[in-house]
Amino acid sequence: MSYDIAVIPGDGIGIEVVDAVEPLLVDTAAAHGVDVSTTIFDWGSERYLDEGSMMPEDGLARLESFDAVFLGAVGHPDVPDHVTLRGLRLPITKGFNQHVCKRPSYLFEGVRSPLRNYEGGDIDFVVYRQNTEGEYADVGGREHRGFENEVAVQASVFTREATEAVVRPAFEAASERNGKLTNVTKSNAQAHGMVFWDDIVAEVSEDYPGVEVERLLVDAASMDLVRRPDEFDVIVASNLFGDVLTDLGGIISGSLGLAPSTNINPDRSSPSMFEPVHGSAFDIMGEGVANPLATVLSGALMFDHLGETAVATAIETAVAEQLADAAAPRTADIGGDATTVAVTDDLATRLVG
Ligand code: GGG
Repeated sequence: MSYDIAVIPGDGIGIEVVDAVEPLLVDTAAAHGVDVSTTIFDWGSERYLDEGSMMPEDGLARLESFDAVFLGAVGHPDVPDHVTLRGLRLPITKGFNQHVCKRPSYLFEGVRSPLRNYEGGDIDFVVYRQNTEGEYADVGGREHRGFENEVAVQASVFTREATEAVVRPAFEAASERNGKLTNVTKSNAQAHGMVFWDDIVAEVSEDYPGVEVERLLVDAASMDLVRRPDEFDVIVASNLFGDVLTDLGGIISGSLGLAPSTNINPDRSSPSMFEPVHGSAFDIMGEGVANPLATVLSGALMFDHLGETAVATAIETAVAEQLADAAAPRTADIGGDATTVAVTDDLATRLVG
């Protein structure tokens, strides 16, 4: 099979990790008889600073024909975060109906969790984050700017279609994994959108009688992810809560530098997008020390989505073996002193020879 992948390195460490990881993914695919050709799009904050927009007006049309989009990171110290996010990632996730943001959290053997008493494999859950609406809806405004009576309104939007679009695959995943789904909301305070969300979870649960449903408010879920992370299997949550919980999931699994992410269009009518959970980390940009493994593992999720499971499994196995190998290079975030390129070179030896 052959695939055309649109690559958007983006900002900060996104550029250097994608630079190191993209040839590794292409070569690994080739070693399995899969032909991948990539097209780089230099969209992001530098473009915004030069030209006034993060991507061209016809950006989505340019991406539409690709089999997938591979994104590095978005964010720049000289550009407000609401400009960068709303100028690149959100137009793609919303425009391509990428309703499902699936984010696994896994504590690999050889990686230390900041939580005591957890060994490799003890933390193993996946968050299904609604990815196109909820608290990220662009609905609201500001009036009377600068006056005493200034007011800001930010509305959340929950639709049946987009809620079901993430709840159903979460149940599917739970039925294929350990049969447990945790529904995280704040329905006590958000009695419209989030009670509606709970109703949809209850409706969909009727199709999955084998899945045990636990309900947690987001505050309790945050506490329990620290107190008993080994008891979680599949978590389904709104856009904002899913984003917050997956930073927590990343760090209790050793590092955000190991946390991959997907933005999936469930009906495959448009390309899906794959990216690490982490952002552009300008504090270490240009030093060549960023952990590339979140991006590598996002590549594995991309191949899995494309149906190239042998490539995906090979990448995941090589990452697991590298992390379990005390002599292998590792970056500073997980206790080593290796460079980004040393880590991807070592993986290339394992994957391609
Ligand atoms: N690679 C992920 C990235 O750069 N994220 C930037 C960001 O601010 N994301 C916000 C969000 O996903 O809600």
